[in-house]
Amino acid sequence: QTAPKISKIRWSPKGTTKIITKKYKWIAKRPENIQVSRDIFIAMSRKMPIVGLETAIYTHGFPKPDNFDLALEMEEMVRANGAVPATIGILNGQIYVGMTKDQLKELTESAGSENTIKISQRDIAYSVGQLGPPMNGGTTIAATIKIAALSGIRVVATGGLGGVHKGGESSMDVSADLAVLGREKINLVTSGMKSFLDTARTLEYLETQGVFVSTFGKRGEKVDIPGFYSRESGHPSPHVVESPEEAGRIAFYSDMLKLDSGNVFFNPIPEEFEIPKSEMDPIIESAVEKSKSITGKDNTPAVLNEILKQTEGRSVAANRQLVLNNAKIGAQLAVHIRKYED
Ligand code: PSU
Ligand code: MN
Repeated sequence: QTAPKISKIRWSPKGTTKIITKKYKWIAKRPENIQVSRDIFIAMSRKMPIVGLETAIYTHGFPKPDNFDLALEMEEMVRANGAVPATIGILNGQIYVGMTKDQLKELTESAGSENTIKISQRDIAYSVGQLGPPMNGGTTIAATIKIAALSGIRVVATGGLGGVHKGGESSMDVSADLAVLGREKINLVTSGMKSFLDTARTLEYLETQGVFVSTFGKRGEKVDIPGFYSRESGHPSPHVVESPEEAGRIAFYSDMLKLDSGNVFFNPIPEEFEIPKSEMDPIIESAVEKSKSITGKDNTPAVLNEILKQTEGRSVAANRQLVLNNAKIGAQLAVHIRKYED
């Protein structure tokens, strides 16, 4: 006999989960393999706005020990803007939603070690189920939004989105971020994809997946898909959204209409921190060239590291600012979504 199709999973504060199918309703224990922190569980049961945060940027994007400080600042920024931060990551073979300070310290300190891997959607079950030494993992956008969606979290704030790599039409190097965005109900705040990715093809892919793509800006002005370190990319944004409140409306309707796919709200790096495109382009080009021999999931970290060297750390400073700003806007978005739900 096959199990009935689950149509809804409802959390209750008692450590139990209501699993709802077409025919039955029953109470189950909370899934052992997703540890939702007490704070997040309470926030969920009180319907407080929650912002999910990824950890691959800490394990595979930012150097130590700044990665730990940034993890705490990100959470602080979410709180300061009225929402509850839920940092998502894997520690010793356990998936956490809402990592504690100690857990974040352990994960960020373990960056660079052999047992700390970059976790995409395909690696989630392996990191929990494998029988080798216990594994730590920084979750990419793909894995973070999957775990967030499983836990009922609707907003995720992050730095840069993965995409179609240059030459992706033959290498087929296309980040799982895009496919998972296509099938999860998630609202993602990000500052764009780096120019080492193929922006035009990434946009095409997202369109095919049915993902809503927009950029914060003013209607009637020229609004580009942001280029991560720069506000411009040369590619106009398909849609413009003027405020987190408007984004909240869109997210709400996407939910009401049961579209069941992701919404991307690109949030350009604040002007005062941007590195002009003309300055970044040659650096990125050379970083990509130098990292050419590194393929698969190690490519993105290798390119980032090369960019860091060539900008003498300025790329990391810019990255820090934009990711913090995304935490802020993500929190405001989560607050507005909650308002529309009432
Ligand atoms: N872009 C960045 N910094 C990052 C990443 C992307 O500027 O840290 C990380 C994110 O976690 C993103 C992932 O989800 O890389 C994409 O990796 P890949 O291309 O291997 O799917
Ligand atoms: Mn890839």
